[in-house]
Amino acid sequence: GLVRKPAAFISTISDERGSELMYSGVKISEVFDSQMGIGGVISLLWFKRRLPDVYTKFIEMAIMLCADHGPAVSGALNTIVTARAGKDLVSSLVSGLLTIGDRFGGALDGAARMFTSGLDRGLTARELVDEARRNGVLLPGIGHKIKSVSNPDYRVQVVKEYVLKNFKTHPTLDYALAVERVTTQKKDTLILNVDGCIAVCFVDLLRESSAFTREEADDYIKMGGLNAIFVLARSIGFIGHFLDQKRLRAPLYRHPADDFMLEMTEPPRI
Ligand code: Q5B
Repeated sequence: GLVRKPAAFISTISDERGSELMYSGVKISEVFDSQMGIGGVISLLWFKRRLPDVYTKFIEMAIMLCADHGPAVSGALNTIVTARAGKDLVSSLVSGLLTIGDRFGGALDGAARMFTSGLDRGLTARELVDEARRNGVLLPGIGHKIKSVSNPDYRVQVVKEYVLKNFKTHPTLDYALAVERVTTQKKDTLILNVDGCIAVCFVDLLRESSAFTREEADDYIKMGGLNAIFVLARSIGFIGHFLDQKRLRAPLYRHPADDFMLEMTEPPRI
C-alpha cells in the first residue's frame, strides 16, 4: 500500500491552501464580515477560538494602552539609539524588543504565576508579600519607576475599571489589588503596575470566561505567553520611534560625557 511520508512539522492555526485563507477554521471573509477586529484575530491565532466581544475588546484595550510610553523607557531608547546608528527597521525594532524582560514590560508571565500561586494556595495578600520578601524576590507586576499612589497610572485605571465592570468574576484582579494595598504601605510606588494589572486580568479571562477549561487556562499561564501582549503592543511604539528618528534625520547618537562617571582602576604595578 501507500506509505505516507512522515510530516516535517504539525501546524494547527492557519491554512492558506484553499480558495480562502483561514484563521483557526474561520474564513478571512468571515473575519471581516463579522468585524471581529484585531482582538478577534488574536483570539483565533493565539487561542484557536473565537472569544466573546467583551474579551476581544479587553485584548484590544491592552494593546492600545501598552503601544508606547515615551522615549525614556529601556526599549524605546534602544530602538532610538539603533535607528540613529543607521540601522534598518527590523534591527532597531529587535534591539528594543530585546530589553523586554522581568524588569521592563516582561513581568506579565511572572505576575500571572506569582498571583495565581498565592491565590491557589490560599495565602493572604500579606502572606504572599512576606513569602516573597523571605525568598528575596520582587513581586512581578508590582512597582513603577515614576507611577505611584499619588501619581496614578491612567492605563491601569482604565483596565481595572473595564474588568471590574465587564468580567463576570475577577478573583485574580481582586487578589492583586489586595496585594497592592499591602505593598503601597511600604512605598507609594509599589503599585500594581501595567504589566501586573493586564496579567491578572488575563488570568481572569482565561479562568473565568468559560471559554477555556481550567487545565487549558493553567497551561497558558505556565507556558509563558502573556508577555506577548506587551511585546505586540510595544512593537507599535518602537516602530513609531524608528520612523520618528529617520524622519528627523537624527545623526549618530553619542551619550553626553557629563552624564556618566568613569571609574578607572589603578593600572597593575610591575
Ligand atoms: N521593591 C519596576 O523599581 C521596578 C518591588 C519591591 C517587592 C516589588 C521594580 C520591579 C517588578 C518587575 C515589574 C514591570 C524596576 C514594570 C514596565 C512598563 C512601563 C515602564 C515605564 C512602560 C521599579 C525600592 C524598594 C526596595 C525594593 C522594593 C521594588 N519593587 N518589593 N516587590 N516588585 N518590579 N516590572 O522604582 O527595602 O528599599 O530595598 O522590578 O513589574 O516595565 O513606563 O517606565 O509602559 O514602558 O527602581 O510602564 O519595582 O524601585 O528598586 O528602588 O526599590 O521597593 O526591594 O526596597 P524602582 P527600587 P528596599 S512596568
